[in-house]
Amino acid sequence: MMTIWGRANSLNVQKVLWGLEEIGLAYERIDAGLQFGVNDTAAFKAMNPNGLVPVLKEDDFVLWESHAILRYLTVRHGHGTLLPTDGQVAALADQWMDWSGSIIWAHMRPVFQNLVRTPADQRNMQAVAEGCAGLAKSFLILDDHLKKQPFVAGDVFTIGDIPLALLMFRWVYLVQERPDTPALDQWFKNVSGRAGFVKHCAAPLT
Ligand SMILES: N[C@@H](CCC(=O)N[C@@H](CS)C(=O)NCC(=O)O)C(=O)O
Repeated sequence: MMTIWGRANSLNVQKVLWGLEEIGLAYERIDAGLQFGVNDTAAFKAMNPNGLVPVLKEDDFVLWESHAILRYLTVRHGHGTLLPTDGQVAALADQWMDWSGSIIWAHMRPVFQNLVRTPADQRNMQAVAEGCAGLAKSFLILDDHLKKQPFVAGDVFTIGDIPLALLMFRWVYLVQERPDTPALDQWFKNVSGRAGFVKHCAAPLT
């Protein structure tokens, strides 16, 4: 039996829920984080000493870090879905997934934290402006890349598309002034129509 701990509005939890939907795996989800607490308990920290969600438990096996969980699900249960057996395609999926965490999230974090989680009179709008500039520059890199192929790792949808689609959703939702990104827009229209995105990732940001 597979259990996921994490609140449904978390970016990193949504990555995992979308992946589970793509593979068609049964699981139970336990709310944890922010208003739900749980992640500050000793029992939770015995699973993840960082006190962060998501956490996956399958029988006696415990795993944290959303990208590691996505890789695990696809390698163990995906049978070639989401992470092709071709090592080079899989490596490209990994490359874009990790780029989403290192580059895009670094720019998105101050934008999200200020505009979604901070009262209007306490927002650091300078940090928001810098984040928006970084997002525009970085998403243009992805737009250029997607002019050559339909998905981030090539011809098929992979785990590399999942975190980037979630971050694109936040960019469109939070930032009105964005550069023209026709290839990125077409890709987002395509991937955001998938059942896992519609079910787990399309709710207003909270
Ligand atoms: N790199 C980690 C980051 C995990 C993380 O920062 N989780 C956030 C939610 S997106 C969290 O647990 N925040 C504390 C909380 O929700 O109480 C991952 O990808 O899983």
